[in-house]
Amino acid sequence: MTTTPVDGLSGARADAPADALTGELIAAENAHVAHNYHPLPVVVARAEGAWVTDVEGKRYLDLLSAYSALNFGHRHPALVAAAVDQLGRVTLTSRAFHNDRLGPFAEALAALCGKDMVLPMNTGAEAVETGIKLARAWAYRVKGVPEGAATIVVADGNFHGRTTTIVSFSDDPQARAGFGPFTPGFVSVPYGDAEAIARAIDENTAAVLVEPIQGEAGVVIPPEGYLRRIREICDEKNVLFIADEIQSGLARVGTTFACDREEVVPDVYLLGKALGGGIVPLSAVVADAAVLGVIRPGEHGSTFGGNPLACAVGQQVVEMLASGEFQTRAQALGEHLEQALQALVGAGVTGIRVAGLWAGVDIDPAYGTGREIAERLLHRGVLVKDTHGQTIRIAPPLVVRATELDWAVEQLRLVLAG
Ligand code: IF1
Repeated sequence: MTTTPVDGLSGARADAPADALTGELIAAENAHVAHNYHPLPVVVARAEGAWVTDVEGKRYLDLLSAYSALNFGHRHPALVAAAVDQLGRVTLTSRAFHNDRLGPFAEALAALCGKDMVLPMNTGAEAVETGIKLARAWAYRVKGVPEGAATIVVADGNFHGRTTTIVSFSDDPQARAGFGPFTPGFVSVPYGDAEAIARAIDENTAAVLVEPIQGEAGVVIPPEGYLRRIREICDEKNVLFIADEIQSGLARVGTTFACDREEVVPDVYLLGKALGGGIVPLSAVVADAAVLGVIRPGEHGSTFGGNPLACAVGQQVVEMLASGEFQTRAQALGEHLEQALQALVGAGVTGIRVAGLWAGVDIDPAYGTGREIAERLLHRGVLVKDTHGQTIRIAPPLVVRATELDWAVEQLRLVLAG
C-alpha cells in the first residue's frame, strides 16, 4: 500500500503540485478528508462531455469516467434536463409513500433487462448486498435450503464493493486487512473456469455471483463460452445466476449488458454507476417476480432507494439505451482504440485487453508503474487510473471522439517513449 507523506502542519502532500490554488485545495482535503484514496494531484472544477477542467483552467480528457459511472459523459444535456425538471417537482418521499416516478422507471428498466421487477437502491455495493440477501431468501423460501446454510459461489479476483460482507469474499488483502470478522457463506473459485463453479456447487448453494468482465482486476475478459456455461450449470443445479453488471453494463462493452456478448440472460442483474447518469447515485437489482417476489414488505429497503429524482434520471438513461446508439458507438470506438493501442505492444506495453470501449493496458515495469504512467499522462492532459500495479484502465465516456482517442494514445506513446 503506497501512502504519500503528508505534512502534518499544512496537511499538504509532499508531492503537492506547483499551482497554488490546486495546492491549497488538496491541503484542505488532506486536512479534513479521510485518506481512503490517493488521488492524482488534479482538482477538477468543471466538466462537460469527455473533458474536465481543473481549478487552474487546464483541460483533461477523462479516460476513467468515474469508473464507468459517466458512460454518457459529464452533464449530458438530456440527463441534466431530466434532473433539473424533477428538482422542480419532488426529490425524495421515502418508500413510506408512492411517488410518480418509481413505477414508470422500474417498468422501463425491467423491460430493458427482459425481466419483471426492480428493487431500487443507491450504490453498487447496496445492489450487491441486496442481491446476496435476495439469493439467500430465495434459497430458503423457494429452493428449500435449510435456514442459515445458504452459500454463494464467487470468483477469485472479484470486486463487488467495500462493505464488510462484500470484502468477506474478496481475495485482495488491501480490501480485507483490518476489517474482520468476516461474513461466512461464500466459496471462491478461479475466474474464467466454469467447471470449477460446477464443482463448488452443492445442495446448499443459492447462487453464483460474478462480474461478466472483471473491472478492478484490470478488465479481465473470461474465455468465450464462460457465461453460457454458467447459465447451463445454474439451470442444471437450480442455482441463481447473478451478474454484477455495475461496471460492465449499460453500453460500456458495446452491448447493453456484458452478458449480451454471449447472448446469456442471468437470473439477476445488479446495476449501478451509469444508471444514475453520472448525476445521482442509483443502483438496482433486476429479476423476475419468481425471484424478487420472495422479498416481503419491511424486510429490506433504503431511505433514498427509489427516490423520484434518481428515478427521473434513471428513466432517461434507460430511454437513451433503448436506441442502441451508445452500444454501437462503444463497439466501434473500442475497435478503433484497440487498433491504436496494439501499436504500443512491445514499446512499453506488454498486453492489452479490450471489450467495447473498455481497455486494460499492462505497462512494462521497465517503463514505470501504472501510477507513474498515470501521473505522466496527467501532465499531458489525460486522466487514467492505474490498478494492481502495472495496469492502467481506459474507460472514456461513450461520447468521446475517435480523434480524441487517437490524441490520448499518442500521449501514452510519448510518455512511454520517455
Ligand atoms: C472504490 C474499484 C472499479 C464495481 C462492481 C460493485 C461495485 C463496483 C463491478 C460497487 C465499484 C468502484 C468503487 C470505487 C472504485 C471503483 C472500482 F477500483 F474499486 F474496483 F470500478 F473497479 N461492482 N467500483 O466495479 O459499487 O458501491 O462503488 O457504487 O471503491 O474505490 P459502489
